[in-house]
Amino acid sequence: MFKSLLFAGALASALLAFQPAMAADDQANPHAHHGASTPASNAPWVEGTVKGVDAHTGTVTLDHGRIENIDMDAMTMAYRLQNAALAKDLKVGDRVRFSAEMVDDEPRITRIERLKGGAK
Ligand SMILES: [Cu+2]
Repeated sequence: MFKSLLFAGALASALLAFQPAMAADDQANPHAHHGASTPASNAPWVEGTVKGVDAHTGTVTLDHGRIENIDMDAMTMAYRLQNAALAKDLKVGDRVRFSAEMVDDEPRITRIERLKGGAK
């Protein structure tokens, strides 16, 4: 009896903790499925070409020009996306512009969008 009461109590707290989190997430992210809602950024736009996309790990490989704000020279390099949903409309060959910023000591793409006349 004691054990099942404990279990019921634990389950109830788990549900209580879980449901508000879900509700808050829905409210905070009403347009998450659009994939374009990134925080406002002062970082400069940098142009590049998509060389690889890994939606599973949320990384994109870019052949890009110099990224002044994080002191990154022009190179081809894989970057983690601040929001993995940013990867969903990208494919290899796309011409893009993006901003990269240091987040948790690593460069991350904080915004990225396709440029017209890119994919071939
Ligand atoms: Cu680099």
